[in-house]
Amino acid sequence: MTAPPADAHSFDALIVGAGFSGLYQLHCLRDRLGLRVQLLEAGDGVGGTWYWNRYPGARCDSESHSYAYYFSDELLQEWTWSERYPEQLEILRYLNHVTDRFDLRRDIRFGARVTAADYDAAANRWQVRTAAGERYDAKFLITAVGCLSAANIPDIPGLDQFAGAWHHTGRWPHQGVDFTGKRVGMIGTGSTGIQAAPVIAQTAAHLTVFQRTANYSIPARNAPLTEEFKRWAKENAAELRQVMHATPNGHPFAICDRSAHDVTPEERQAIYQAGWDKGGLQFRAAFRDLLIDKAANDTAADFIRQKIRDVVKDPATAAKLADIDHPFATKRPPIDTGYFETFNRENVTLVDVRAAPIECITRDGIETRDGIEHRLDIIVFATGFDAMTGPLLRMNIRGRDGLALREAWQAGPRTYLGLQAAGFPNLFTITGPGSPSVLCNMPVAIEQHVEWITACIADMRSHGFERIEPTPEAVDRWVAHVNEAANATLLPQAKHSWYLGANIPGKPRVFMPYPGGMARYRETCAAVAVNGYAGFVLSV
Ligand code: N01
Repeated sequence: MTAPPADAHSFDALIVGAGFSGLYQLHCLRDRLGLRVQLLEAGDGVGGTWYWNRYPGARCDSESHSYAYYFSDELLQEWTWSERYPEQLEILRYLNHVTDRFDLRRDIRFGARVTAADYDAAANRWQVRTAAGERYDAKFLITAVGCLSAANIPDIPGLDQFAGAWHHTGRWPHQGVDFTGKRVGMIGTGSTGIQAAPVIAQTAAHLTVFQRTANYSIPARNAPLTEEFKRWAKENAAELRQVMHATPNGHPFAICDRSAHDVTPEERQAIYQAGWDKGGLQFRAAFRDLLIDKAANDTAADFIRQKIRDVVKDPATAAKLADIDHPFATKRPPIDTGYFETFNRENVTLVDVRAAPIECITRDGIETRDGIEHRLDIIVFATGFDAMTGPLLRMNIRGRDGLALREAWQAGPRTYLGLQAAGFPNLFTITGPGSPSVLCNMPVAIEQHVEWITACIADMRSHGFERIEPTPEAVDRWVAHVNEAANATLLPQAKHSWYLGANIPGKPRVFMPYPGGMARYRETCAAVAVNGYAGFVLSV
């Protein structure tokens, strides 16, 4: 055995990240298995995504009664959400409540950004370093770093010359940003930009939205929850859990088992109208074939394009907003509160940067290729994330024989079940690439992963195993399966999607999340465990 460095803090398990995943993983390993665990968190508080994403309008688009832990009935009964979609601050309060309720804070090291993690094969331990120079080691290393936590700030020339202020939505100042009387430019029209624009426009003197890819959006129809609904959700928690575990996307509603071609155009219109009026992600559950049949998808896409033209009064602006080049829901479908209506405001302008790309940032604003300088006081980068692999790769993880994860994943992420990579023993990735993760209601995906990892470590301990890692063959088969599952859908047709890594220059184009459905994935993971962890090598 190699002794750990003298100044290292030694544990049974290290967890990186104090969001939904890391908090539950800490609870499971410490309180259920009795392990010595340290959670390392870069921020100064818990919350992960909800700690960093404090931009105006930040709100979850899973419904609140489903965007919660379901592992504890007591927790479910004692926490009451106030709105249909919880806003960022409310989720942050919830996660702080969970942290205190399960007494997790004492085992979290805040302000600890992991900058290196090396596997020491002789000792069978992970040696971890933080930006502050602290050293830790443990047998198990579990990354709970989220799929969307590495901010993507595009490399636009001239940003350093800009005289105004600029912020990325995923690194929003805790004290907030005052837009009053300011000329604001916002780059990006993904879920974030679509949430932020209506709120920014309320106080800014002027908001210029720089749109590269027009996007679909469904009204959220957010509202305070009625007392009756709050009671219903608590009384029916067990049934809701069952529904969420049975559906492909982990949401508390089933996908209708009918084709868009099974109904008349009039019936279809009425079905879409009902979905539009009800609001939310359930719109895409109207028909079972929206994500696999282009003609079926077109019916939904046309309905939404028409809605955009109905809502937006200026025909030229409406045309730009409705000029969507990918099938509906092949990029993550946003939901909104007054997004398209925002373009009817006098103080809001849409700039099409597909037609005239951003050339540079000047001292006074953003210059586009048509020679126009859009004069701005504040730039908001709603430009998304280096998704899924970004947060893992920036930790500089090295496995057996010094193999860098960055090298192992040079051509794209390669995992078995999104849980482990070959050559990286005892390293688990919660909602890693190759798992349903972002295609699922996240807490559902997270609970399944955390519980699987916990059961796996418990099994290893009871059978005297010290190491687990997947075989290269199991990884090959899983990667092929993820690709097949993606190719069976329309999802890869959105060529600029972050699901494919296409939003980051130079990133390999690989479909990263597993699109085979959460319910099927859950069964696969359970079967693997029951069959002696088939595809993994366990060693003493
Ligand atoms: O990021 P995005 P996001 N010049 O990558 C544009 C989750 N989320 O933060 O499409 C000009 O989707 C880019 O254009 P294009 C959710 O999973 C959840 O909005 O690449 N434009 C795009 O319009 C979501 O999917 C919630 O052509 C540039 C935008 O920036 C994920 O986070 C809320 C550009 C980025 O869109 C990411 O969403 C918010 C450039 N150089 C987010 N670079 C809730 O649950 C990028 N863009 C509530």
